[in-house]
Amino acid sequence: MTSSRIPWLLAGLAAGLAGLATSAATAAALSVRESPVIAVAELVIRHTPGRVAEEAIQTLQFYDKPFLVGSIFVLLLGGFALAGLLARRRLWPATVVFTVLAVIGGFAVLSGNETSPSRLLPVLVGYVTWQVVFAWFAAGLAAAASGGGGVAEASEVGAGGSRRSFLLRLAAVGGGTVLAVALGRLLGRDRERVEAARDLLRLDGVTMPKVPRGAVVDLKGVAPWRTDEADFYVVHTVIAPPTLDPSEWRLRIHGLVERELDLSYQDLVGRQLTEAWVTLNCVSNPVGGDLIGNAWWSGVRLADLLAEAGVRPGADAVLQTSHDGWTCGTPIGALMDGRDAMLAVAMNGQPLPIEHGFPVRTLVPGLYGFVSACKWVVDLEVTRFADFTAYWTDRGWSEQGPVKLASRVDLPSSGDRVAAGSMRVGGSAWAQHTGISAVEVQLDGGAWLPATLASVPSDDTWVQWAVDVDVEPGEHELRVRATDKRGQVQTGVRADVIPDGATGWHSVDFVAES
Ligand SMILES: Nc1nc2c(c(=O)[nH]1)N[C@H]1C(S)=C(S)[C@@H](COP(=O)(O)O)O[C@H]1N2
Ligand SMILES: [Mo]
Repeated sequence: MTSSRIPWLLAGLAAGLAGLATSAATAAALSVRESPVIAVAELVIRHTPGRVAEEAIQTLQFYDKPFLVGSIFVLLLGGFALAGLLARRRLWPATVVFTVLAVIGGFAVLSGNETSPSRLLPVLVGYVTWQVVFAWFAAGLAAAASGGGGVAEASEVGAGGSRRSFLLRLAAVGGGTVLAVALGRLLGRDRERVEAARDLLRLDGVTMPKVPRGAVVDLKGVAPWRTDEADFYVVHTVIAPPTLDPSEWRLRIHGLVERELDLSYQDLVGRQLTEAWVTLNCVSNPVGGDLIGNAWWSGVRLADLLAEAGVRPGADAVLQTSHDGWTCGTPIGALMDGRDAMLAVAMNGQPLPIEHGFPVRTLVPGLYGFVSACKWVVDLEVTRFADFTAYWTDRGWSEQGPVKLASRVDLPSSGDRVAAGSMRVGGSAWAQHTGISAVEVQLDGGAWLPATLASVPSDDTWVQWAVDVDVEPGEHELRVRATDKRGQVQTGVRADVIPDGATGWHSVDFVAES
């Protein structure tokens, strides 16, 4: 039987499926939204030209995504079978097949918008499962082959024995796979339950306006002014985001207040909602980086809640605590000076995605996320900066985190080859809650040229800019700097992200060809 292809093919399939199951179970345990297979599907969707995608959607109606995932699954089965068949003579081609598949999965996972290394864990677990399980099958099949070939007389018995041993292994791996699938289901239940609760939510007063006219420079390659939830950067310290049902969420506001408040989700969303376009960015964003996003947020103004609680004299901070234990300290001034500091319940017209803090997170225009934007927030203690430290201040980051004036070139990107002559360049600039008054670019160290700014609805968002420059054939460097509405010109002095945000001009190198 060992000369037969069937057991090798089955071994490849069984090992492959076992790896898919353990990888999906790991993803579920970590509450990762996408298992590697889904990540690959999303990667394909992202890179499908719009026209092809539209045709696919038209032909397949609502079945386009199941069809895509199904196709990937079929391709995977083909790969597993191939790995098994190839291993009949030598083992390494199977290793190559499994490695290539794992690398594709890993690439897809990393190219998503959530780039924490823990996202690679499901792929890794699946990969190890493939190698170990397949090696186990292969060892059995190889032993049977040498046994059967060596002693011709014993081959009947040997074949019978090895068939039995192969079937036992197959049964063991099959059973293990079923268990892993079941475990994944169990672990994913919490997340599914909360996703279902989220899908059912209808929030009165949450709207989704169009992107304001004039806010976009019409230039392909500049980051969209409104960031899709799916593309919005994600930063948090937990591996598995908390899964909180709105019905179990409560917020306590206490400390240096006249009256403690204890709010349920219904209490919160029953209040007057405020809505605004606000750009959020991370203090860890390097010069030119993309840990920044702009969305339409809906929530309850923190100033109103704090006024209702009655802040006692002497308080200068609110210590925010997340359900996962993460903390940050926010200056009371920024929460009560009239800006749209809010307990946000919706992002881009939909209940917050779990990754972004469902059911409730805070958001304070003008401050970096690490001192203000507590996701899954459950506790607000009115206090004094002198009386506490928070998660990031304990790790060497600053107590205060006002956003620094910054700008970025989106087009061209470094390494681009463009046609010499007149070209339009563009990007984004931000100084939330202060506003941008000017952006200038400098080509090859020449004079600073003023760019045209798009018009934004408030000072709390980033601003797109564009300008035409003339480029001769050859290598070029383009820099950008912004000026805020207080007249401060962005400094070219480079500072690291730690302790309170990077500074320096972003520049790109590109080549113009005649
Ligand atoms: N619970 C919790 N909230 C958190 C964090 C965190 O690690 N845990 N990170 C903060 C940081 S550093 C940033 S930049 C923002 C990111 O918000 P986002 O993931 O919605 O983009 O969330 C903030 N809120
Ligand atoms: Mo951050």
